[in-house]
Amino acid sequence: MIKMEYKDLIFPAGFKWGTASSAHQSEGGNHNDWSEWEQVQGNVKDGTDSQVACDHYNRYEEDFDLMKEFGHQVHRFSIEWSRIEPSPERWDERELEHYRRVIQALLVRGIQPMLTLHHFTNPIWFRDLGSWLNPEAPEIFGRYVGKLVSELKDFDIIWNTINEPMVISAMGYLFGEFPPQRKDFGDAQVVSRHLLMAHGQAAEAIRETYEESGKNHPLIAPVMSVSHFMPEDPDDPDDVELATYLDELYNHMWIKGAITGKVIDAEGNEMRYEALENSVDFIGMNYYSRQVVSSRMDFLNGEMPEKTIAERCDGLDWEVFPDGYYPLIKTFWERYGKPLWMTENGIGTMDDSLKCRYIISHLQQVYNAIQDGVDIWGYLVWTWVTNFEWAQGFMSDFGLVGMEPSTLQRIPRESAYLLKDIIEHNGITKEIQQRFLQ
Ligand code: GCO
Repeated sequence: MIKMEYKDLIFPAGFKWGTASSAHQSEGGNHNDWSEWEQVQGNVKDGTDSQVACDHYNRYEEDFDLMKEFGHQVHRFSIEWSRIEPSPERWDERELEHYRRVIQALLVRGIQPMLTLHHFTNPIWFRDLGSWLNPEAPEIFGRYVGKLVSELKDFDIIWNTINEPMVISAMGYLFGEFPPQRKDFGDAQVVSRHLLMAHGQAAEAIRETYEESGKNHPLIAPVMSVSHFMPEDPDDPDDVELATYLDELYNHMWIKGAITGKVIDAEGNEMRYEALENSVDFIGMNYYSRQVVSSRMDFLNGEMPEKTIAERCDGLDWEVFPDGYYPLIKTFWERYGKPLWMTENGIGTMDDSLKCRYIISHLQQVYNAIQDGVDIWGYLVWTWVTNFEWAQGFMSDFGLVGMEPSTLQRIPRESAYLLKDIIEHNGITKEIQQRFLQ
C-alpha cells in the first residue's frame, strides 16, 4: 500500500464548526403534511414515522449540552411552521415560547443559532390551500415569517430562508417521492418559482422587521442542495449536454434568480421581483454526492444508469464522491461572488469509520477551495443525533451521536469525537488524516 504524505490542513481563524438538523426530523410529535403522508403504508420505506424521531422537542437541552461538551460553535436547526401557525393567522404563543427557549438554550451555551424558516414540512391548512402550487403561497409564507421574526428579532440569529428549494420541487412534484407525490415537470417549475418568491418575501420580512426596530440587518441566506452531474460517457456529446443542462437546472437556475432578483414567469418571460433584492448575504450549500446521467435514459422520469458503487450511503443511492465538492464550491464562488457556508455534508451509514473518512475527505475539498480564494465561513455536518430520514425513515443514519432505540439515550460515536478533534485544531491535522485514511 502506498503511504500518503499528509500535512496539517488548518482553516482560517474564525471559521465555524457544528452540525445541522431540522424540526420534523428530530423533534417528534409534529402534525403537518409529512406526518399525515407518513401514515400511508409504503410511503416511508422502512414503515417507520417521525412521531418520536429523536424526541429533540423535549431533549434539546441535553442535546445542546452534548454539543457544548464537543466544542460546537454553531447549530443549524429549523422552526416547525405548523406549530407556530396551526391555522391561518392564529399564532400559538406556547410554541413561540418553546422556540425562544430553544434559541436561548443555544446562546447560553455559546452556540450560534442558524435558523431555517422552511425545511420541507407545511401546515395541513397550507397543504389544503394547494401548498406551493398556490400563487398566494409566497405571501402566505412571508406573513408567517414576518410574525415569527417580530417575536425573535432580539436574539442573535443567522437566518436561512428556504431549505433546498430544488429538492422540494424535484422530489415532491417531479419524481413523486415526497408529498404531494406529483410527477409533472410543469408543476415542479411552478413550485420552484413560488419558492423563489417565498424566499424573497421571507428575506424582505426579516429586513423590514429589523429595520423597523432600529436593528442591524442580520445575515440571510437560502440553502441550496447541490449535486455534481457527470456524463456517463464523457466522450458522448449528448451525455455531456444533458449533464450541463441538469447542472444549470438543478444547481444554478434558482440561486441565479435569487441573486439577480429575476423570476421566469408562467409565460417564460423574465420579470423583476422586488422582494428578491438584497435577499442573499451568503449561500448555504448542502453537498452529498454526484449524479451520473445518460442521454439514453429519461432522467426527468426518474431513469438513471446502473452504477457500481464502492462506498455509499445506506438506503439511498448516494455514492461517496468527494471530488464533486470542490468544483461546485468553486463555480458558486466564481458565478455569484457570495460568501459560502457548507450548511450540510455527511453520510447515513452504520459504518462509523466510513462516516469519519467521508467527513475528512470532504473537508480536504473545502480546505482546497479556501486555499484557492473561496470565502467559506463554516462547515456543518448533517447531523448530530440519529433522526428521521424522510422517505427512508431510519434506514439512513446520519448521526454522529447514535441513539439507543428504547431509551433514546444519546451515544456519541467515534465520528462525534472526530468532529471535536477537528474543532479543537480548527482543521484536519496530519495525525487525524493518518488515523482515519490509512
Ligand atoms: C435537507 C436534507 C436533510 C436530509 C439530509 C440527508 O433537506 O436539508 O434533505 O433534511 O436529512 O440531506 O439526506
